Amino acid sequence: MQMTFRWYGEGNDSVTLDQIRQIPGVEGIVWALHDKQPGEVWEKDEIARVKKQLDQYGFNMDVVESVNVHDDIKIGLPTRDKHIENYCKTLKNLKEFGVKVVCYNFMPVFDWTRTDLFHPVGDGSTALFYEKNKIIDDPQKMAEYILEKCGDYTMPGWEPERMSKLQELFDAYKPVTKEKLWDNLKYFLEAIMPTCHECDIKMAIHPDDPPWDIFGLPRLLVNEEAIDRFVKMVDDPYNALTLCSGSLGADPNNNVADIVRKHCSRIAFAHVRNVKHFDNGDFSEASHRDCDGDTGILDIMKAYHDCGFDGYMRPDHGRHIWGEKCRPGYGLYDRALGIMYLLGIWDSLEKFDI
Ligand SMILES: [Mn+2]
Repeated sequence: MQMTFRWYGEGNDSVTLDQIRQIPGVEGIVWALHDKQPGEVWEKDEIARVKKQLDQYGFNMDVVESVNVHDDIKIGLPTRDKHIENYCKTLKNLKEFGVKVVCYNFMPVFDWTRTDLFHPVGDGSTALFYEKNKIIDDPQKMAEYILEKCGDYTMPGWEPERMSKLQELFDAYKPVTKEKLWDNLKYFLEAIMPTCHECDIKMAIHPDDPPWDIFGLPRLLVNEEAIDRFVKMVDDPYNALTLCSGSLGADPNNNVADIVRKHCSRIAFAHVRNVKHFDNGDFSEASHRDCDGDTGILDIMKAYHDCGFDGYMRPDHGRHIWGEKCRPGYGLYDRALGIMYLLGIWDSLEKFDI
């Protein structure tokens, strides 16, 4: 297992590489060119600039999160082939810099969704929160709220350019049923697999967050059954998973440790975080410590260890603690605590026969 840390880039993140270097155990930076629109080719000189920054601190750039998939591919429009061609060009350029894993998602319109980005946890810290009753039928209001709360930061999946065309996007997705979306995902993956083999880059899909349909939009990667279908649909080691314990764990019926054991060989990238459920279906993100949430962090880490997991891992969202001003979920302090907790478990599993 190799520990990594997500970083949004110079001038685009409150956290610096120098700070990340001081967290024990971090070997790689999970990065992206965040100013790129879906469908645009990532050019070599742009990638080289990031490499130079990471090299100064001795970090690798093996994992990209994310190269976003253009809506035309998800919708299945005739223009998708052009966008797939561009996606392959980006993969070929990333290969030149040793990238091994590309995380992406196949969620229509919205990426992750929360109703409160700074919800008081009760100890003076805040965390991302999802209140089921607030997701009714006004996506426009939701988009405005998220954009307002994010201040100067552009949140992946919530780019103001896309959100300003929300109605258009919803109209375009109207004919896309769940089955059609599965077909479009299969088409995309089959089209890019030869390039992935050639470049030795694993495509690692991130599950849908939260793992259920929202605003009438279909969501695919929501539970064990869906993940079974996904890995069989394109049965290729380069068709891999970013297994996000927090996304799947938002549904109390999902047992993430079981999914890890079942599909370990197809997991290229592990997101580990904890979620606390409430009886009415709401959930709050929690510290990484097992007993602070319901996701089963200890079981998950043991499952990865038992399977001999040799992929990449990162702590996922953290709480906002000690008054830190940062991107929602992506501060330094709580994620650093998360890493120490996860490595503490891992080191114990390595040393003792448990
Ligand atoms: Mn995640």
